[in-house]
Amino acid sequence: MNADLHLNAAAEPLTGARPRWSRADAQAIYDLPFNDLIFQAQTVHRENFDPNRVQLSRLLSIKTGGCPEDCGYCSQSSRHESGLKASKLMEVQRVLAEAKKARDAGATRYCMGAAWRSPKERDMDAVVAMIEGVKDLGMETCMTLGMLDLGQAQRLKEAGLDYYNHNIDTSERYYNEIITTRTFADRLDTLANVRDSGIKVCCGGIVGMGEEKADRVDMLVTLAYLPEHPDSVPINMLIPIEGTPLGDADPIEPIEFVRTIALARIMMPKSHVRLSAGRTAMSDEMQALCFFAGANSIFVGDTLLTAENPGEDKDTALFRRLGIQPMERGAE
Ligand code: SAM
Ligand code: DTB
Ligand code: SF4
Repeated sequence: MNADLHLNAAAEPLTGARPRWSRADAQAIYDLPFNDLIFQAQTVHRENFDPNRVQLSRLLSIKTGGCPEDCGYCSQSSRHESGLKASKLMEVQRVLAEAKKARDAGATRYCMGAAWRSPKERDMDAVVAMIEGVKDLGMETCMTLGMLDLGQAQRLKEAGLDYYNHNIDTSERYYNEIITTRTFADRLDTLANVRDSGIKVCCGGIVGMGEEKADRVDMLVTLAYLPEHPDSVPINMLIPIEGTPLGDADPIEPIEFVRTIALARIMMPKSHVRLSAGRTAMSDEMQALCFFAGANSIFVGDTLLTAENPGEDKDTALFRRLGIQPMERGAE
């Protein structure tokens, strides 16, 4: 494979034994005959993971709506008329009560999301208390709070934060069509701050926003060329939200979605590829194909942040039919 790649700031020459892919290599893999692509993805998957285990994470929106950013897909932007009611930051005790319920129902990782451009200084004490409290419950912690500077990332790390989710969302080329209030480079800066503070990175994007195939490939190439592969790579299928600019976007063709998962698995062999938003619109068969293509992580529960998710009963039934077991903590 050709090791040359000059894409953007994230594509600095790297040391280490990670496989290197040119954009053309990645595109060629994406375009393989479907059976060859899936065979390759499943082979890489089996070399790195137990193919019958899927990691489960639970999400809670700790601060919903009223966000100043203009992300074209999002129900929580105050610039769109999605009809979502904004609320203030949840009280720490309420968050911990919800986390305890999730733990008692079997969750081992708790992800907390806030509709912020970035956390304000006045909110940091509460956020730190949430991390400490969830850790005390014996769960891993993940947060997604928008942009972070290095000092903020270090403070979250000291509180015990295990993972931080911050997505690049799409390719650098298509990015400005979707978001104008923060740049692609801003996103890479936050990812660098998270990484430098020692928190594990969770970073992925959305497909089905009207992008081209080349954008999906470029997004994954950017992720694969970060100085370290993200620990988790969430691949979201757009949930079209009425009142947002992408509310009537055409759905992505399912096979294209599965190809995106397969390429993520092949290019980032040791990352948890998370089949994230959009599962309520997928058939069981499509989800099974995504697991076969190397997805090995999902969000569980009836709601994501504001939108629907299949819920525990459906997922339990699907896992039973597929012979899939939850991944145990530490067995990753
Ligand atoms: N406000 C923070 C931020 O954007 O950095 C954190 C929360 S934000 C909702 C987390 C991610 O969810 C977004 O980056 C996007 O990838 C995904 N997301 C949001 N709305 C979505 C939708 N309607 N469909 C699919 N994914 C979505
Ligand atoms: C991610 O990539 N997907 C999750 C998580 N990170 C925070 C969020 C999906 C949000 C879907 C739309 C909603 O619930 O509002
Ligand atoms: Fe705000 Fe995050 Fe939604 Fe963008 S994705 S509008 S930053 S909550």
